[in-house]
Amino acid sequence: GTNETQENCDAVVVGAGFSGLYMLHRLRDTLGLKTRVFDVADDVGGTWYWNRYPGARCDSESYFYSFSDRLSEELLQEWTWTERFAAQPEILSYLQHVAERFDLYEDIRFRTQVVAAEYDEAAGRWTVRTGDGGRVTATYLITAVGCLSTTNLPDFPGRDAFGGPWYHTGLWPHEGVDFTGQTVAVIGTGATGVQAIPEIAKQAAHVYVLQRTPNYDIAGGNRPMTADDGRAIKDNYREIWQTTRETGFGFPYRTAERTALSVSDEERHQIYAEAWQRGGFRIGTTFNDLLMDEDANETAAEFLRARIREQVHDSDVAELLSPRDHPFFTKRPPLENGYYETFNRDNVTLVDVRRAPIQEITATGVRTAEAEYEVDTIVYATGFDAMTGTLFKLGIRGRQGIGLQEKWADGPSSYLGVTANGFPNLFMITGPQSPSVLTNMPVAIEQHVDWITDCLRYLRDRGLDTIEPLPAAEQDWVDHHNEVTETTLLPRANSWWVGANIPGKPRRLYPYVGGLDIYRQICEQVANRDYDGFALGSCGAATSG
Ligand code: NA7
Repeated sequence: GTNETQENCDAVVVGAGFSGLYMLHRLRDTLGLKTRVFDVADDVGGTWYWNRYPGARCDSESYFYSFSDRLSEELLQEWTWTERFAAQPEILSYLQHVAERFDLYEDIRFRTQVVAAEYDEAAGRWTVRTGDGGRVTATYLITAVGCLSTTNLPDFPGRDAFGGPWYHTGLWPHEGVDFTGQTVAVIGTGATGVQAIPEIAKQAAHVYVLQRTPNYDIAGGNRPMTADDGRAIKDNYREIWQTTRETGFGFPYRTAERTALSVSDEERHQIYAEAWQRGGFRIGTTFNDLLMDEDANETAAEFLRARIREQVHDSDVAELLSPRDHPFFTKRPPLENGYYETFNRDNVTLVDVRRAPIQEITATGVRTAEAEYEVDTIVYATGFDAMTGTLFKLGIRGRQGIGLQEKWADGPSSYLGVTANGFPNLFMITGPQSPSVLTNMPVAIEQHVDWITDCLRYLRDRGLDTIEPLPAAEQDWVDHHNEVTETTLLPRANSWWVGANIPGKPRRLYPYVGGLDIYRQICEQVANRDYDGFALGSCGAATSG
């Protein structure tokens, strides 16, 4: 039987990670809206609920990968991060703490999948259906589904006939996996593989690392936080957050105002070496033309290749680990903590599946065009159908029953990456064509949530309850997005940023590369001009507020 529950709300939020939690807090506690949140998981956390593979940690420093002073200054002072880059369990317990502290659990329905969300034009309301037969109507529909929440499992022949256990990193078993004594194949060397491989290699008898494209892995420099670190951070939190809002990537450090070729070779090397020593993405902010100019970029690329040669003893392996096919930062550079050194171990073999692609998974292992690798376990670190994969699974249909997936068959078309024509009262937190994955995510999330909150308050204060972007405004945003994209080197690489990892996915830059600072100003301007580019109206559909 079905669970024909019916509920009428002001807002439905899909997802209970960073964005869903903060959105619920704003809608319910700031605006007083009756809000229902759904999540398929059985707890909060989103990305940090699912990604429990060994070595999983955030590549943004812990002290600014969190909610800012906009949520709570007290929480910032009370919460202490134990490592410079927080591991998954710590981020998950942080989000659980936030959910408890702000009484968010009571409005979240877990283990519940949204299977359809349809806009009823006459009523001016969304009807949301869940996998258990539930039905909820709401004035506003807000997706908070994350950008990397639908896993990509390559459809290798024989995949399901493999006789041993296999795992995707993004759907890792909660009880963990014991690799002791096992021979393991890890497919994929993106940010995830680079974190997992050193940990698996410490346990397993042997690891085959199946690499298709080497990346420019940046030294992570993770270490425990000291009491001094903690004090310096807590004393300066206001300024730290202020800076994250003024920078293009949402980090508390600014991109230097100089081009890479404007300084001598010696000085440039020193600048890179210093940034590399400090660890993390800082190296991407050393010069302001690394993403724009191929020659500038090559200086950073070659600096990083030299670090690989320094760390990896076997020069053939070092060369195989060195990217030559794409400029630095045109694919997301992983942070590494012991990844390159792992290739000096006797129990690790790097396999080039670019030269000899994977042809088949057999009952006992992986067969490439060159050889067969017998393994006990396969780990797929093969990434995600990013940014649109999960949105499409929600079955969103707007005016005239047109599906979001239909509308976006040739690639996303949005206004500000957060709304789309034909879909009134739909807001997509960190949607495609918004800065999202090219930034420190919580800062981008807060900007979206706060902007949506201000927008709904504006509507309510004027007795309005519908908002939809005009086609011309949407077209202008898409044109601007494409123009900015073309000024960068990003279209040159086969990255998940351009959808190249998913067969048949339209090749477009999915995140907006104009910078979170610029984007924030544009959004503020739109709001200050009475939601310029939007049609506002009233259906009398609001149930409260
Ligand atoms: P990524 O960055 O998409 O990496 C996936 C890896 O899997 C990458 O090395 C791929 O090689 C490889 N891959 C994917 N499909 C195949 C096939 N069919 N054969 C061989 N190798 C394959 O995902 P991650 O989970 O590491 O990281 C995602 C984001 O999470 C990361 O960027 C951060 O923002 C956090 P390719 O490079 O496509 O040649």
